[in-house]
Amino acid sequence: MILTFKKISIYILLSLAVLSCNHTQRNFEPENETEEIRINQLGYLPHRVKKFVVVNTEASEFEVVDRNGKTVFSGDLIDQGEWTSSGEQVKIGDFTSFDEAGLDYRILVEGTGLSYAFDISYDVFTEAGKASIKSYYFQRNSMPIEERNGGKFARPAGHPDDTVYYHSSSGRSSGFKSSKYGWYDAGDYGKYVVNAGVSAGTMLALYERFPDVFADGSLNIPESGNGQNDLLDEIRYELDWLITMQDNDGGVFTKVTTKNFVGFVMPHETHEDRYFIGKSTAASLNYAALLAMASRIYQEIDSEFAEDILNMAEKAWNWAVTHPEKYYRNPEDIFTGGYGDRNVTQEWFWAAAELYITTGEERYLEPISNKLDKIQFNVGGSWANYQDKIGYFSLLGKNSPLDDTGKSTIKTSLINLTDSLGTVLESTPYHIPIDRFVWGSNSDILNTAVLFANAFLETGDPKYLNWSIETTDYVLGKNATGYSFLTGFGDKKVMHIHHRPSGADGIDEPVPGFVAGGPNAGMNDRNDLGEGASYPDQTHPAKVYIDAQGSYASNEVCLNWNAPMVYMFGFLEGVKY
Ligand code: 9MR
Repeated sequence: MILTFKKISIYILLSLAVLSCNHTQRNFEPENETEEIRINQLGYLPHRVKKFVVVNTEASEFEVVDRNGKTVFSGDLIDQGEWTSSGEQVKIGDFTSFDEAGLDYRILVEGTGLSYAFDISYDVFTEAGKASIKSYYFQRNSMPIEERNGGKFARPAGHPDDTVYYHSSSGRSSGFKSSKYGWYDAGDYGKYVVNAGVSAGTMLALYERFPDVFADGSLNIPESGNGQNDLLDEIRYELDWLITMQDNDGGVFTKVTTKNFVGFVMPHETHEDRYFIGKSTAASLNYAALLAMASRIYQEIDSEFAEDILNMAEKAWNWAVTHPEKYYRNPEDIFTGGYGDRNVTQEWFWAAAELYITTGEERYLEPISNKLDKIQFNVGGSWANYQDKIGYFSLLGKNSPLDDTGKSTIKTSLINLTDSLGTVLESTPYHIPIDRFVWGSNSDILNTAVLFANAFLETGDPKYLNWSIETTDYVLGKNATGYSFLTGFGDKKVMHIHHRPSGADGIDEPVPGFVAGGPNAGMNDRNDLGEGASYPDQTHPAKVYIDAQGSYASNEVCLNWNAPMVYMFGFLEGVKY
């Protein structure tokens, strides 16, 4: 009896020794955690594609282990060869068929190490989705961010904007008026119509498809509890500013800014004069498009407002018709963002599409009818060339009066585009649909995810859903820098975004919910990074990124870079089950 007991004890001890020998890397010590495994650091959804990248490894297999170190899934690593854009040997692991919801799983690759811990759950994106919209709330000017809504990021009101002067480029030689409300554009405190248009438009497109996501009370903004969808409440704050941007003749001022960018101070600490600057065709068309779209969406909530903004949209359209080539350039005494755009084809399309849908008037169909088969995607065009995509999505939507032939023409065009982006994705080692990295590259990536999402909504074909998720994974950690680019979320977090309040508020962490611009091979800010700072990798485009406050060209945040992130979180919420 005693002997048998001894034997059993020895056997147990030996087995434990063998186990610990085989699985030294299961030991969840920080030294076994590796940055060479690139996962979506927010986690993965059950019943959805689940892939990751591992670089520079000899291994040909991987395991998914649970928090006790037990293997719950194993699979082969698929060799993708070298990615010249990152200079890495890339392998992909796929554990899509593992669907057990749970917390703190890790990927184990023998010889490489363990990934960060991740969850598989229906809620992995829920908080991040809310934060990605809440970031717009944090950008509000003309009102304080109260502690009950903003927590430790509460701050006094910045920029009342009740006295904004007419700059000579506005067409008036003197005077001022109010231009209250709205969101700061980015890391700077300007308010720019063209970028407001594409950002709010992208989010209204999400609402029109999925009116139940981000319901009242979900965001804890001041309007939460008023019985209206919180996303619509947040966008209304921007619309209330935008309506101040129209001149009496219908033309729309391009922006409200100071003459120069101010330093890294809190919004309430800057008191420089702000100006209405230059009317332009692009601003007027963006305004027309967004307000026409908003008019039908806000109709049920506030019909008077809806009617007013439709009139404003029509006036702006008419002004653009009579001023088709008023391209914006910064006047010589203005040094804030240019957002110059000499090709307004996309703006015409978007404005005509939204006016057609909201009014049903055939005269707006004419300028778009021969472009229904021409949906395109250009890298680097996230504010200048993305607006027409919103128009195409709206024309396919439930409120569109477009006939079936027109809708199927758009659908075919969308499928052709997304199939070609999908071909690039399948042949790019990191499984992303573009392989060029310019200013705001993360928004290029996210905007292609939005295209895939819409192809899925049109066809129900899961390959588009998978592509949209693999593309979104990139921004949340499955990328060559290893960062999760969404502030406040992930394991390797971006900490030093080029965002004045985040830099000046004395709080270590940045304001949460912002997407950093991402790798930018152009390094346009290489001389402004600050004392001793330089890009750690200047030769591999997918790695040309620095988490430094001075880096406005790779680490700024911007309304139009967050909008497709919001769209993807909302979409994934909407198709969750
Ligand atoms: O997003 C814009 C990018 O495409 C341009 O290359 C860059 C330089 O003109 O400007 C970016 O927009 C900035 C804007 O002009 C001012 N606010 C911050 C924006 C993000 O960097």
